[in-house]
Amino acid sequence: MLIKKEPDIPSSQITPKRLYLNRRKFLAGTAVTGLAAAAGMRLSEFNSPEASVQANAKIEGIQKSSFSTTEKITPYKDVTNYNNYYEFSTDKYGPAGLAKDFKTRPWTVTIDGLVPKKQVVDVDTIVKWATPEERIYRHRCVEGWSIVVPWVGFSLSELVKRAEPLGKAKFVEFTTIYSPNQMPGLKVPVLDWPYVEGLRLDEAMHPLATLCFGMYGEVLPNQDGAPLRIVVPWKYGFKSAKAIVRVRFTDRQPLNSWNKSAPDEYGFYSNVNPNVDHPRWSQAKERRLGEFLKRPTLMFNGYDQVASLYSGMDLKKNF
Ligand SMILES: Nc1nc2c(c(=O)[nH]1)N[C@H]1C(S)=C(S)[C@@H](COP(=O)(O)O)O[C@H]1N2
Ligand SMILES: [Mo]
Repeated sequence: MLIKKEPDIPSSQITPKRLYLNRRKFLAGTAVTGLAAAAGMRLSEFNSPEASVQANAKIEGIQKSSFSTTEKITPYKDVTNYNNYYEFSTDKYGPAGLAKDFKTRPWTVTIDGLVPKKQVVDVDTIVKWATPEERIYRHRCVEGWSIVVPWVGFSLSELVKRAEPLGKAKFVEFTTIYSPNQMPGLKVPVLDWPYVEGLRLDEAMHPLATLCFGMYGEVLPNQDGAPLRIVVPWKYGFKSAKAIVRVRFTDRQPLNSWNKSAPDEYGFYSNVNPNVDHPRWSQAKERRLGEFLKRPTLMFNGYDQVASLYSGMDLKKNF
């Protein structure tokens, strides 16, 4: 978000999906013994079900969602090669390679704060809490680009319900893993790590807010937030925290990382709003990755169904 220039992707930097698939097949197949040895791993470790979860695995039993947009889906290669994931790199072409060996299993999520009982839940339990749905959402980055992604997940409310937050809980905070051995970007003090985001509880309960573990019918690629992220389609992309390890319920508005680093640029709400400019650029238009002409940005990113969450609020003040 420190980048001021609007991006355009040189096609030379984009690896076709075919090459990924080949690399994955290579990893999964013949060369396993040598690779496992080279990585200092025991073969049993390499072949464990934990490792196989990541290999472009198809997600079974996905249902269609009525929330999906019918707009053209952004190519997989763009969505998986042009990423904001500052724990790995501030270079958008960095995370795809740097997150390749990121360990997403075993993985637990701690659910705590204002709940009757703290829970530490395995991610493979969480993903079975509801039927996976394909939700094709627009995603608008605060920097002025947008994508259309077929996410796979289900409503975040499914998690909130199981946490049974106490009556005084008014907000929910999400924390990304802090793993300096695996995430080279953590050495760079762009943000006060770990990455923290938050929602008001009623926002988190809105059916559009999504707990996401896949995209394009497959397990979420590491660079897009595996094994578990949130997707909040009516807010700027940075609200959608990746690689979540903690969900905490609280009575106070969480101090989200971007708000902490630049409070006059990134508010807590961060609803997509073409009428509120970023102090350093206009938010009136956006460029869909792969397109040339800019298109107008829509209020709430076009998700008008959330408007009632903010009735009576001054959205210029609460930006
Ligand atoms: N942990 C973490 N989550 C993050 C970010 C990040 O740097 N770290 N970047 C955010 C921003 S600015 C955007 S636009 C989206 C990008 O998601 P994508 O790479 O899957 O498109 O992730 C969001 N979630
Ligand atoms: Mo973003």
